[in-house]
Amino acid sequence: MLGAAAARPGAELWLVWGDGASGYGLAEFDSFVRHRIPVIAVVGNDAGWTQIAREQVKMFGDAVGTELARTAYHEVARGFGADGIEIRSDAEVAAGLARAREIAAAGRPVLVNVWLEKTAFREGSISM
Ligand SMILES: Cc1ncc(C[n+]2csc(CCOP(=O)(O)OP(=O)(O)O)c2C)c(N)n1
Ligand SMILES: [Mg+2]
Repeated sequence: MLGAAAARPGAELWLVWGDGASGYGLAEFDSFVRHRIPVIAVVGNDAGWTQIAREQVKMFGDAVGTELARTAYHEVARGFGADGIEIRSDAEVAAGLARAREIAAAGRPVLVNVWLEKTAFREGSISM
């Protein structure tokens, strides 16, 4: 994201993460805040490493290590000094994303933590 921000000054910057993936890089919010990089980060929070679980459970019959909680990633972003928005239902999506765009337009990074149901989205895709 830091590279994208440097390459496209003034662009609206979107980062779309799974909840598991966000766990690897969420601390970048520290840099976004200190360097005033107004990223809109959307975390699709299905409380799991779902892509990994699909194959693992089929092969080994055990979901160990793939189950996460509905962690408050928006609160983590607030801890770094950014804004955080939580969306728990479809009805909140439009207003939540509109608010996120306003925050970013004002120059501040924001994390939108969106609760997802478990779905079969990308069932059969290759895990990497
Ligand atoms: C750096 C790195 N480590 C590990 C993996 C293996 N990996 C692929 S998908 C995945 C879990 C992703 O979970 P999440 O971001 O919540 O996405 P979901 O499958 O739940 O939509 C992992 C750990 C990877 N792709 N890259
Ligand atoms: Mg997930």
